[in-house]
Amino acid sequence: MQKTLIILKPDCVQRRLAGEIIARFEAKGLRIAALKLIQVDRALGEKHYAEHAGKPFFEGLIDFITGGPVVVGVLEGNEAISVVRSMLGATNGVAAAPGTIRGDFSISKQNNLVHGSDSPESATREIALWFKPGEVVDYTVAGAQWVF
Ligand code: RTP
Ligand code: MG
Repeated sequence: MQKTLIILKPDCVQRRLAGEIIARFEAKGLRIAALKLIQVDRALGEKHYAEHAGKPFFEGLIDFITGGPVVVGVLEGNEAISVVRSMLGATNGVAAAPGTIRGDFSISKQNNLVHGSDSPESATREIALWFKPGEVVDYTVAGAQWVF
């Protein structure tokens, strides 16, 4: 099973879409390994989005991600990283295909509701950045054989 980090961004929390979006991931067959609501400070936001430092949208992106609480979680499942990315859809909600999360709920390039790790290396780095080891829980789920 693979783990990936998701962030339900401030627009998602403000619009009361967190439950609906988590429900989509669960219905797909992903399970929650960690979940918490936090107010992100600039240092954490800058570390998370370090790959974008220096780009024209960087300061606005940090303003956005620190602009209200986020729900951050770890999802686990078969090919979880690519499954979450394909469920999110294209970065820009204007271009994201209907049926994807961004395609169904976002019409913005920045305010696109959810982050998902983009590679195994990113997932490892991001899970360690956002969670202490004891906060990510390994457990057995009854009925898992019907999912995978
Ligand atoms: P994310 O990292 O949040 O999962 O999104 P992504 O991989 O689809 O897109 P990425 O290129 O990593 O961009 C990170 C986030 O920055 C905001 N963004 N704004 N104004 C702009 O031109 C612009 N471009 C990107 C979005 O919130 C995007 O998700
Ligand atoms: Mg990204």
